[in-house]
Amino acid sequence: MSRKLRVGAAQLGPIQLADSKASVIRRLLNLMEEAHTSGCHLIVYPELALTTFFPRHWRDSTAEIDLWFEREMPSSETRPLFEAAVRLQMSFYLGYAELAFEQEDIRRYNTSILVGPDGRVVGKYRKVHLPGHRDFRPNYPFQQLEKRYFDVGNLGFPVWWHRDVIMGMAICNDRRWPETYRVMGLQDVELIMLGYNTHTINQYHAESKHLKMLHHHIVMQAGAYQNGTWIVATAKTGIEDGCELMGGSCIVAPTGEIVAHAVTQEDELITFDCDMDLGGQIKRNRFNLPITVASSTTV
Ligand code: ING
Repeated sequence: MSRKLRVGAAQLGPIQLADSKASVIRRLLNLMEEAHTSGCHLIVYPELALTTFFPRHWRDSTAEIDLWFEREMPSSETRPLFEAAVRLQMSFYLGYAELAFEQEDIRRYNTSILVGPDGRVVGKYRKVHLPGHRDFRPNYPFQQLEKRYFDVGNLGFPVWWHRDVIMGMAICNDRRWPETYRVMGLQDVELIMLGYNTHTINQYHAESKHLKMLHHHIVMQAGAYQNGTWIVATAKTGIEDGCELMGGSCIVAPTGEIVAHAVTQEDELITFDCDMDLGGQIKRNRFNLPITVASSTTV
């Protein structure tokens, strides 16, 4: 009898600069309730799921920038998410901006956490591949300031045993780089959770919209197949303060097939019953990957 895990990609529509965090938390809770009703055990929220995609906005003052960051997780504002996870026995991946005090200094990360049905943080990941630029680009229609606002992630690509599955995390641009999948693949990862915010236009060169979706799909289909892992990819999508973010939330099987795909650019839940033994056959028979023992990193 193979291991089954019902997963959900809990896609968010736009979050405007003026939207309150409380209104966003309500939307996240609604998606968790919907996921519970549909029998999900785990849901994946987007990257930076508590705020608008603020790296598109230039701010001079650190005080203003830090308003977008979380100093503790859970905080009083986000605690209802953790309480709902216990009530609904739901695990969830949440992307957010993390402000941490490390090596005697303040560090800022584009972070994701995996939270279990007991409301405790199982694991933390900090985005390694930071796209964009540090300086203000006056000729750009909007900025992409992740290199200015975030430090490079310093936790590597760990994996965790959770719900009898080896799980890993990545964030947005990470999905474009083969090492993201292979580092976790060599740790026998069976499910990678990934939130993203991807604008439909590039500031620096013209690129047709259909290529955005093509590249979004092929990098994950290849990564899933070449490492024998499931991937749940969840968008923040829609038009945020005039800037469009692509949709395309999807669930990819270890065969490389896309088995579920969002159809809107709004809050939308897509689900699938994943056979968690499917990837092992690919990893061991097709590629015979030199698997190390899965780390059980805890935070
Ligand atoms: N966004 C984009 C992403 O990787 C990007 C940045 C878009 C890079 C298109 C290259 C091409 O989806 C984030 N937040 O990483």
